[in-house]
Amino acid sequence: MKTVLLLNGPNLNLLGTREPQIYGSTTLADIEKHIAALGAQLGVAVACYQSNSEGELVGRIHRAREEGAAAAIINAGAYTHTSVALRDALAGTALPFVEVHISNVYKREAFRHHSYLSDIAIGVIAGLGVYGYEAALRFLVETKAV
Ligand code: CA2
Repeated sequence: MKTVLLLNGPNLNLLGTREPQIYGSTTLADIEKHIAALGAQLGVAVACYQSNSEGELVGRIHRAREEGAAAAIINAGAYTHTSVALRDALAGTALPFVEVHISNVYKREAFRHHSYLSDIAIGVIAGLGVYGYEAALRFLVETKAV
């Protein structure tokens, strides 16, 4: 069975506890449970990982490639806008991925409009709330990207 990595970056562990007007009231645990169950229904395994540390996220991307993960769904949080290291890890491993943002970053501050990841992603989803994770998984499976 193919594996899809669901990778969440800094502060996304706070989902459902603060700023519900921006990020909704679903917790990260709820999202991971839902995406893993959906994966089982669609015939793929989902490996979930969240870290607040840039180095740990880089390490998890390297490991995903070593483990033979087929693709990733990545919400890199604020590192989206700052991290050349995450970009290099994704480019260096050639792990295919969909970039997801819960909020519509283009409706927000200008510094959120640039992503170091978008031009090497298969595609980008922003502003669909937590449904964006489900949309990304369905896209990967239904278009046979995995
Ligand atoms: O919209 C998204 O998914 C973001 O990736 C979320 C990041 C933000 O820096 C990006 O610009 C857009 C922030 C994640 C912080 O998550 C929180 C959740 C609940 C309470 C506080 C922070």
